[in-house]
Amino acid sequence: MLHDLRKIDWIKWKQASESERTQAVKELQDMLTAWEDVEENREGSHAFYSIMGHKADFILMILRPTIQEVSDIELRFNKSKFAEFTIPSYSYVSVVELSKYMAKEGENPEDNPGVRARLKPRLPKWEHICFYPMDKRREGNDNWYMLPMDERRQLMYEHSFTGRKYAGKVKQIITGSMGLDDWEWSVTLFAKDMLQIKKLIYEMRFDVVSARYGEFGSFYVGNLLTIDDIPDYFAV
Ligand code: 76R
Repeated sequence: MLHDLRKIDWIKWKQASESERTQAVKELQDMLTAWEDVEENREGSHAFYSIMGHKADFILMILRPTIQEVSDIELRFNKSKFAEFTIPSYSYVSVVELSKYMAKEGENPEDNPGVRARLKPRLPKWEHICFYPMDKRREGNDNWYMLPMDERRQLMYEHSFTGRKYAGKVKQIITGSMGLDDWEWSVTLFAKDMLQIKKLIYEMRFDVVSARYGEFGSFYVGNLLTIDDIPDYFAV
């Protein structure tokens, strides 16, 4: 998975000719349409959201079965007319993975349809997104990686219990990035009501696994941008 966050160079955008802007918008819409086909065929997924605040203007998330396919998309995106008006602000590389805390003994996880669906998630097209990277703390007595498996499993169970209260309200995609990027996991949450994201994260802060062992990077939040919204969003 690639999280690609960029700013828009609005000055350059406004200075461009009408036909250049039309071409850029059309290319962006064509890329999104092509990715929708990929998603229909269950060969990947994506998300495109505007971001609030100064950290970025939009986020593009791309999921594909191989890192090569993700790289190809990034390269094609970079060569598009639309990308000429963007400035990179943050990116994150990670992989969808199975939790070691959920594995059942003696079962090949890949034989389980629920697990297979988890390995090939389809990102919801809900109104809001929240993305942040995180670590588990390794500091003095608070070292997640020194805890025995049973204790970690118990803490993760408590965590998943809090999470499940938000079923249907918040969808989460947790991807692993040890050895791939600067933090250990990416957390991406989707909701129809942004306040449900805030409530969930607040509630989780009291779970020991977050209170004692969670460390967080910057938070990026924003709103869904559909193919049909794009012309209005970019209208000058
Ligand atoms: O995938 C599952 O539903 C199984 C249970 C589960 C695991 C294994 C689960 C459930 N999570 C798991 C693993 Mn989670 N999660 C976070 C954050 O802000 C914070 O305090 C932490 C950021 C949120 C908001 C969140 C939400 N989770 C993990 C891991 C990997 C740990 C490891 O392997 O050591 C991290 C870093 C992490 C962090 N989690 C859920 C949620 C929600 C909403 C659920 C319930 C999902 C559901 O069952 O519908």
